[in-house]
Amino acid sequence: MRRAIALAARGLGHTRPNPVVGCVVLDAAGQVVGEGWHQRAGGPHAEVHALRAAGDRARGGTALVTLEPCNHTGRTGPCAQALIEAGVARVVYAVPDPNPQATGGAATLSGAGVAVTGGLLAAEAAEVNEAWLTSVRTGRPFVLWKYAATLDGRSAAADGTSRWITSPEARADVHRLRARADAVVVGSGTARQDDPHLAVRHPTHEGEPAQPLRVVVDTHATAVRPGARVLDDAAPTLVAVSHQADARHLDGLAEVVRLPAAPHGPGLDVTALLAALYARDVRSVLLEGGPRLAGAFIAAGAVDKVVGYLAPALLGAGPAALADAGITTIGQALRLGVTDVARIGPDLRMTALPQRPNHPATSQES
Ligand code: AOF
Ligand code: ZN
Repeated sequence: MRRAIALAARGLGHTRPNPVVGCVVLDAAGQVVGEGWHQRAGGPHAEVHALRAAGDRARGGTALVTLEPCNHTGRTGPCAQALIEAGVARVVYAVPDPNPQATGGAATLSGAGVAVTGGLLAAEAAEVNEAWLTSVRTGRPFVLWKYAATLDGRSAAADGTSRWITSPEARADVHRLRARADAVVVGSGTARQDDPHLAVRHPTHEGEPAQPLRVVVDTHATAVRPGARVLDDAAPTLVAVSHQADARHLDGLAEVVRLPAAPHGPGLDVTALLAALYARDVRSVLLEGGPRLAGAFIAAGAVDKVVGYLAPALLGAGPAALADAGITTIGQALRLGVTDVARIGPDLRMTALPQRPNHPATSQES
């Protein structure tokens, strides 16, 4: 199963709007005879790849799958049926399929006399699929907020300079996050100051990098100008603007989406932005900055995971990594649980999960 989880990870960033899934098939003697992973939506499921590789040797054998085999005919046929037809004697899966259209594979398999066990390495398999599983539960894309700051929590110096707070190693690590995301989102301040490219540069050990959709929240359509690096053809680009903004200068250069204003505070409605991305099949978002946009996402209860790169440097003045998030008193602080701490070159990377996900700061007051 651990091997199947590693195979599933190869699909990260490539499968939207589908999950990442890995499968290993053993023959009756317990030898590995087939491996597969889901490579892209519309393509064969992991089980089908692995069964094809195994051929006749699957008969009487075992299939280990990271997600309960599907039971439906969607873009492809039902995997439960494919496993039965291949003569597999036993199916072990990690995580039950929460998709109402696809669920029921375990019951179909047992009904056909196949021995079925669920839950093996479920936590690890759920982690590799956390974006998709979260999006099934919440009905919006999973949001990972990434920031880089000094030890005193600043993302730029007092004069606005911010290159480079963290090391090349930390920046390479961010490219790995980008390659796994369906969309990368920044605000107008970041677009104006950094002119970011937002595409994936470094090839990853997970194979050819997928390019995420590049998204700029540019409420007044003033930050992204023709010639901006984000408008090149390295990856598709979406610019979110208000209903009133004049965005004619973006004609033919980017997709423009018009969104309502935020219910409280400046900028656009984060919930509407996430709905627009969901409608474009985005299931995982890497939120890269800056502090005001991150504050709006947190205020909207729309941050599912935080990755902070902390550079061992001090500034003492300059903007904080996070601006107003609708939190005014200590009891409202968004408490996080740390799941990982790693050294990345000279920097620290901290990964943490909000303890109360999906509760907007405003609703905590009531
Ligand atoms: C995958 N890959 O390896 C498995 C999936 O759009 P379809 O027809 O390909 O069906 C997608 C659903 O199938 C998906 O939401 C999940 O519930 C189930 N299993 N999907 O894309 C796979 N095993
Ligand atoms: Zn399937």
